Amino acid sequence: MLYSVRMRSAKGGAHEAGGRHISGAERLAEHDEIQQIAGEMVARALGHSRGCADFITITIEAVNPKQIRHVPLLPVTTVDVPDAEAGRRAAMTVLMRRGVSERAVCSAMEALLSLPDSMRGAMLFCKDTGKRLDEAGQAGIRVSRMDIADDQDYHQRLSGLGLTNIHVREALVLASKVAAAPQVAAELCWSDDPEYTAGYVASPAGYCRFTQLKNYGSPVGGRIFFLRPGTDLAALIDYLGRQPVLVTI
Ligand code: WAQ
Ligand code: MG
Repeated sequence: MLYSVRMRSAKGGAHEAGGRHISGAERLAEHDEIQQIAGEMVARALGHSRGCADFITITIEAVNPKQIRHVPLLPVTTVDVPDAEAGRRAAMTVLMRRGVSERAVCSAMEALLSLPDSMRGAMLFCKDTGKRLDEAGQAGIRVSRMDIADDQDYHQRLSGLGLTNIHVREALVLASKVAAAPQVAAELCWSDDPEYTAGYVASPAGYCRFTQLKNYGSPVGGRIFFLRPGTDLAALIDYLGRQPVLVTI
């Protein structure tokens, strides 16, 4: 039996009471891993570079094994860029190659760059018009209930690429779940951790990392999913948040 273990933390009160988002985490754990994983999540929320959380919620919930879906891990490439501006230009090119219109790419970049602070979830944009489609406001749409199927294999795979940090570990799992949704053409992301400048463009074609998509020290990051026109939003949001997914190598 697997359990969804998820955490969200904020400072200045709960998210819904206006607190500032500090961090979140999503795992699927075996019964005997739950305590350790939950403990690690609490430790991260209390020692985060965005600030020390004063509101932390952990949810632990059994997952029906019959409902679990398996999706493939995306292949990873890394593009070294001299600065964030060059990184964003390169990311824009890759997004357009994935079928996102220039208009939508520009509107997404503008949306991320003009955020007053980070959201807890992602924004959903039409890949053609560049309009925001979800109505989740500053909360955004959360991707939840996913993990890697085999932790050891995953660690080995990432180590072989010289990637051992927790950001990649988590982001590549999330991106693999998102890219497996047929309604999503591509994703753009960079971290909201001030010291972590890397980000990526993901699509079924792969997870393309850029060493810098934002300036060092910025506490604002975010995610945008570019949707195909005609997407059933409710069905997609349900898949992103509720469908348990194991990513297999
Ligand atoms: N569902 C939806 N959106 C999320 C989720 C989630 N589970 N987790 C985070 N976000 C959104 C939210 O707006 C955050 O502010 C933003 O993404 C950034 O989250 O290859 O660390 O957890 O080197 O800070 C990417 C590069 C790192 C990794 C991403 O994101 C690499 C990262 P963070
Ligand atoms: Mg973060």
